[in-house]
Amino acid sequence: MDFQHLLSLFIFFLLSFPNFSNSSVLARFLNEKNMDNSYIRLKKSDLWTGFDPTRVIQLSWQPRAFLHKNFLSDEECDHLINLAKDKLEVSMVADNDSGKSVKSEVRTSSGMFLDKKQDEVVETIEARIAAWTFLPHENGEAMQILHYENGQKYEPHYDYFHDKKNQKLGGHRVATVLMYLSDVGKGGETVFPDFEGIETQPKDDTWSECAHKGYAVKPRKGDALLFFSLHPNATTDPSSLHGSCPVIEGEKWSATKWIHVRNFEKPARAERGKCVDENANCPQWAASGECQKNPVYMVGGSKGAIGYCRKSCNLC
Ligand SMILES: O=C(O)CCC(=O)C(=O)O
Repeated sequence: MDFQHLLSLFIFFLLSFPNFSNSSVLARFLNEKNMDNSYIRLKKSDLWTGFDPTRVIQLSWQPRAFLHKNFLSDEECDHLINLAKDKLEVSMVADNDSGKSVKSEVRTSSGMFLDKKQDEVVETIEARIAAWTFLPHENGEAMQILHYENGQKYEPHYDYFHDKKNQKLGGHRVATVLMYLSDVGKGGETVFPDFEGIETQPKDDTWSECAHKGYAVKPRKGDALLFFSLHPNATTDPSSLHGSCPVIEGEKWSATKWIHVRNFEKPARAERGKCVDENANCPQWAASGECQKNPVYMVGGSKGAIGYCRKSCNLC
């Protein structure tokens, strides 16, 4: 029997049994065919970012918060830690009035920022975050890697800003993705003191005292927490107040991706010949020897890349 006969027979079958066209068999056939054109094809290709909606648990609508189990592989977690571990500095917070980064007892971890698309692994994770959040890559800040040792914490705070300075580039932070890069013996939970479902979360003594004060998420290597700091109507959401409980046993590694309402790409670099500093911290960094210790960033690279602190490094 040739193909045309087979096709006629199939159409005859559909017309004779109209219910079949609504049946789950046909729906499944069509769905699978559709998926083959998008989801499955992407999965097979090198571009597949690994976002899996079936691993997402919705935690709350106030704030909008979701947990993605196994968002990162063990290898990805270890890779991010390795990129950061020699470059950690005391974490800072944004001053509510001036918007400047300052040291504070509120936040006692250490951390560092990776570059966006720093390498293939970072780029793949950033693409996965964009796919999960439906927010474009360019609205994201560079990923921040955080390390908490025994007793270190981040007191409850908002990720949206209270000052205007920090909103100049990209506007408010709309969403945060917190990725846990390690398990923690005890403590280190991310806690939401004003979460709508606090009382619906039973807690035994595996949770720290701090975690009992709110809805809490235990750090598990590879899991990722997504929550929104703005309501769908773009006003700030106070129920997004959150913090990191002190680590009681072990250590905690996490990676944070803050995502803004608009493009967060820095404006084009200063013109090649101009003798300028392009970061407000340049004088301080230069004074502490960064021109010699970190010449690629401060002064420029051998391939013609221009540095960010040429004025403070006395290059001109
Ligand atoms: O590490 C955590 O659990 C919280 C981190 C955090 O609040 C932040 O980076 O904004």
